[in-house]
Amino acid sequence: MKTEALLEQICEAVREAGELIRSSHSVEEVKAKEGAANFVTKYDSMVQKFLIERLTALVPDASFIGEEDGYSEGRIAEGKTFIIDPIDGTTNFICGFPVCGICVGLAERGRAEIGVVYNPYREELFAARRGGGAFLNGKPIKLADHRLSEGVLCMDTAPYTPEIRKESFERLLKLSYLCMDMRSVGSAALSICYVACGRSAAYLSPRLCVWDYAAASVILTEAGGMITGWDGNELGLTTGVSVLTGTPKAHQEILDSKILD
Ligand code: 2AM
Ligand code: CA
Repeated sequence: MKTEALLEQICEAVREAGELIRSSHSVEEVKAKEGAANFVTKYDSMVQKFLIERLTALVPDASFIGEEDGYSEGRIAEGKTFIIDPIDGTTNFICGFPVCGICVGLAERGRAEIGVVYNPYREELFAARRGGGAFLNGKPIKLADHRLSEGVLCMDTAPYTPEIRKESFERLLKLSYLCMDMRSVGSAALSICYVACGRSAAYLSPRLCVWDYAAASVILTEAGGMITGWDGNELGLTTGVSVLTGTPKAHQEILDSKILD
């Protein structure tokens, strides 16, 4: 199948997966019955399973890496590898904040080639293929090269790694003086897409896994943005890495500030 047609089919599968999230029971109801952790696991697994079935039908020889059910230890194969985060923004999902992303990336020979990120609550679908441009709900997106002082800076604090929180906040405090204001979206993938469509000038996280950023990285670079580690080096689809994204100007300003060194 041609990449363009494959992207369309992936978008279709991801939209359908969004139905599963939208039809989830109310959080309060499920918390009372099953506990929040079970609630999340149930929906994460259900969405991932649905996507693996649909994507295997599209690309039968593809490997999978995903956040759930033992797929997190997978390696990026030489051939085609789907990289899935069924619900990016787990805490938002638990708390009923209507902001989370279903993420599907497709890597080939170790490089992300296709990316789809969908927020089912706002029905916003970000999609891109390398060399084919980036789109939000079918409309092309190209970022304006805003400086940091002309936009908001989105950030995450790696809540699962509390030992690095103090240091992260100290850096964020310094960065806060360089931008219009700070935001925390609660989904790394959507935060990266928000840079791509011009809602924010930059986004950073001290620690992300490959499924948090792989799909969104294609969307961002196709929209004209930058994504690297905090040291400015290329990321190379690895897990447990610091991530810095931004418009070219904002990204460079943050590196030049030396605040992340
Ligand atoms: P998740 O929702 O899939 O867990 C804000 O918390 C963002 O950072 C979310 O995208 C979240 O992914 C991700 N995240 C939080 N802590 C992380 C960690 N220690 N490692 C990797 N990703 C993390
Ligand atoms: Ca995630």
